[in-house]
Amino acid sequence: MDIKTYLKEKRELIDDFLEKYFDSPLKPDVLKNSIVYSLSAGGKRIRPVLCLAAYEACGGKSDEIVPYAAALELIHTYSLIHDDLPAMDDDDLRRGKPTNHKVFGEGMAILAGDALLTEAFYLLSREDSHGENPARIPHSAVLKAVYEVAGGSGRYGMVGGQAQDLLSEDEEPEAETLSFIHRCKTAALITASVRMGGILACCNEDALSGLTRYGENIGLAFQIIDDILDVEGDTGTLGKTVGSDEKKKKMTYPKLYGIERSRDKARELINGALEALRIFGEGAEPLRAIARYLLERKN
Ligand code: GRG
Repeated sequence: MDIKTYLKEKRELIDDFLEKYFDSPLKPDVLKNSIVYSLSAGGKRIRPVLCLAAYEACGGKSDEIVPYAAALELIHTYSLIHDDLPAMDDDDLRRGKPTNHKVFGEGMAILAGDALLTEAFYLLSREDSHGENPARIPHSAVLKAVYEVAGGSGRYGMVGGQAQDLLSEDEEPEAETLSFIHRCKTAALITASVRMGGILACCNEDALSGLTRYGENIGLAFQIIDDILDVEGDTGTLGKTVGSDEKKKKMTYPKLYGIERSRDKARELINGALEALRIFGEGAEPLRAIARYLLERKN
């Protein structure tokens, strides 16, 4: 299959939804502008796309769950805005543009992040006037999806990993801590995104456990590749400043294992992800292609 076309089509589904969703007026204007500035800056939308692909692997039609998948991008974008703040990574460039706080100031950037995080749960739990959600997904599945996303993004997931990441700056790299940081900071939300697709499709336990292993493997591989790109990548292509991990004395895979062993580790994890999908048929082809594509990504 042509994975680039698939990724583009699904990314456009998410982009169109987000553009319309945030189109209505909001007071004060500057809050809306700050939110839309970061959301529309052109991310890969990989977390929503993974959710859609997992839903398809379980027999669903991806356009049924676009609002749920888009909620993942709201959480991801909030985390990038907060991560770039002076109190955290103090970055000037994100998605090829000046970071949110550089344009709107720190206070508004914090609030835009807060609003995005909250809006994600507003969107996930939204019902129409008949008490139905957009795709008529059973309420029990929606509740499980909310639980999943909260778990992946909160203190057991992304926030926990970010806290350890902050604490570990300037520390000597050490395998267990590094693995904790990467699994929580990056892999937890990616795993939750994949699992959410299965949960919304009401998949069985075997399928959910395959999706979980797939998510954990590609999630960790994603971060290892991110670490490698920070050493070998190009600022123009990445849309963020390369070499920032070294500058901030971050704990990374290349620092602990070197580039070649890090690349081997990423390959092993992608093989593990493909193995986890063994019980799925043709419908999981996009998930397989995404896993392979992650190894080659340049941004
Ligand atoms: C502030 C709670 C809190 C968490 C921040 C996401 C994050 C955690 C930090 C950003 C820095 C970083 C390298 C995080 C690891 C996850 C990652 C690789 C983020 C970049 O995600 P992409 O590549 O970005 O999907 P785009 O721009 O394509 O959406």
